[in-house]
Amino acid sequence: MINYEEIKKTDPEIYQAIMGELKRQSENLELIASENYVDYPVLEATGCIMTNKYAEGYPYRKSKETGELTYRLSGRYYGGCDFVNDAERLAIERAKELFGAEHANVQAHSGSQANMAVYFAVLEPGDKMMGMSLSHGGHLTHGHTVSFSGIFYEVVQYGVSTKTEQLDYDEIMEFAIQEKPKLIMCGASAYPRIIDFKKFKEIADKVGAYLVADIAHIAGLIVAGLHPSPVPYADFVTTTTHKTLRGPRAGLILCKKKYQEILDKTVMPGIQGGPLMHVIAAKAIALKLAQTEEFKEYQKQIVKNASALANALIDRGFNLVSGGTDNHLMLINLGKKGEGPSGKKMEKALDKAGITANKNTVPFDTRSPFVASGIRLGTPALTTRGMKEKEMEQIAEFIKQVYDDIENDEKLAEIRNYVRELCAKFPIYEELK
Ligand code: DSN
Repeated sequence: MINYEEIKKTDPEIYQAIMGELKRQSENLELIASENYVDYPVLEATGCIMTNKYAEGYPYRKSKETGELTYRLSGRYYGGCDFVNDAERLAIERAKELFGAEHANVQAHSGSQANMAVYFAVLEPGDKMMGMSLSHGGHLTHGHTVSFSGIFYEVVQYGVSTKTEQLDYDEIMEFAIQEKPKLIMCGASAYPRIIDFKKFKEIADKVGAYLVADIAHIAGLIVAGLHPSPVPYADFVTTTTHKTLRGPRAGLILCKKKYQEILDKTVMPGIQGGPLMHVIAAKAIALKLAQTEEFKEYQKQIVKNASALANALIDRGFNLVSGGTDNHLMLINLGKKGEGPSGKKMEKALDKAGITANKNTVPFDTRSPFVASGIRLGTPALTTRGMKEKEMEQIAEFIKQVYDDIENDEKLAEIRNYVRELCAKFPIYEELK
């Protein structure tokens, strides 16, 4: 079991920071849709001795006889890789099995690097790509001007419909026909509805574009069959492993077999050097845990909790983007035309009440992303603590009280005490304290 005794002796300042963060994670309601609490085996692996090993290359190589990749031949540039090869092989094979994918690259350090690897694999600088705009729920790496994706490529962006605040596939089809991008990225960071990957495939096929799906947020839901999978349709699927998937902080790429060589080459040596073998071991563990019935039940409860929280917020008069949620997250629109408090202000007030969430732009927002008019809420972390629909009702009430008394620090401190009481009933990481 992990303890932090050696850190305490060696570096009391870092020890204090870790203990402070442990207390925050235990005593606050964690509603950031992309965060979670990993299981102990994942935590142990990320602190394990595989951190010491360099292993540029892959645990397999192409057989001269068959032309197929084989684990019998090591494709590493360093000696001593037998055991890290085992870890990476397990991670790859588990990822393929879990998602039904033809090839998996488990070396991407993050979701952004996973997306970068895919773009670099099939696009030339200046090529045209299409992605969902950040302010409508997309991600920075889907073509925002401040990200490499917007810097290296000519980007056109789609958003949600003004009427439904949901994706309108006919509009996207028309836009794609007009723009003829070489690559279409689908997937989102702040979209509360089901994404129709089959429709995206039709759009991509119509214009001869590569289709890439970023499932970072919904990977766990896909594993549990609660969201359609893009794997049969997309050329590449990218994800992080730490959101609903509840693994270590990292990335993962799935693709069709025909892209495996170009993808692997682009990840290493293209954009990365040594893979983080301790993190890859942790990914393998998380992917094993994700194969269990328990994990599927967990995912079902995430969705039930999100639906309960959304309904309880609507009952209290909140306006949710698109009117609700089908997945693990929702966006409260606090008043995009400036008539309500900003997301920034609400985030701060929630924080004072022990509720952690993030400000987020809402579709057609008139405020900047740093101020924003929305708050994004997600249920993966609370569900890991064992909270259910009843607690979601109570949390919606806390959020309403914060909104009503946004300027009243005394009231926010009072809510914080109730939040602590609730959190104490659903302990987390007790063994680390
Ligand atoms: N930062 C992640 C999120 O919060 O959704 C996306 O990269």
